[in-house]
Amino acid sequence: MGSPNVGKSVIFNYLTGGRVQVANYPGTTVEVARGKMIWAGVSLEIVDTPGIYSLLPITAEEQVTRRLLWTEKPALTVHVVDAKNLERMLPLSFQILEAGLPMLLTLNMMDEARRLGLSFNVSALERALGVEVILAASIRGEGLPELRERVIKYVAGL
Ligand SMILES: Nc1nc2c(ncn2[C@@H]2O[C@H](COP(=O)(O)OP(=O)(O)O)[C@@H](O)[C@H]2O)c(=O)[nH]1
Ligand SMILES: [Mg+2]
Repeated sequence: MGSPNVGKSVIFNYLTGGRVQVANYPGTTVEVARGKMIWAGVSLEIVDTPGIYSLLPITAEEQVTRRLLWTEKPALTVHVVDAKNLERMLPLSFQILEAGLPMLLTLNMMDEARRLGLSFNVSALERALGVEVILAASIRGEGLPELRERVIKYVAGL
């Protein structure tokens, strides 16, 4: 989950290998893509949620994502953010944590962030937030094998 245009679908496609089904969320025109990730003998359903700015539902996308989270109770939410705009994106991280959802934070677009001279102290962020943090440049595949491992480890305890 995360804001629009942060790379959620690129990551979703990597995890699912493109074995996906796209359907309107019941009663809405908002599309939700679902796929299966099969790795290390574990099979997980992955959901590419509509882009949202807040868990307080204003847009149809926010209403759908909120309903999805509440009804399907994910084993783990992967909050994908644009590393270039971490400050603007952290409030949604806090909302996810306050909602009691298990979360893994992925700072994506690290290729662009590095070009801007940005760097991140991952362990300080992990300590401050109390969640695991991954750096990724998903368009180049960077960080995605690690993300997959962490997801499996978290969900299946492997
Ligand atoms: N430079 C760069 N572009 C990315 C990265 N990840 C995604 N993109 C691009 O960002 C745009 C939005 O990606 P998408 O996965 O559709 O975002 P979504 O709206 O969150 O699902 C696309 O043009 C992607 O190719 C990344 O790590 N680096
Ligand atoms: Mg998308």
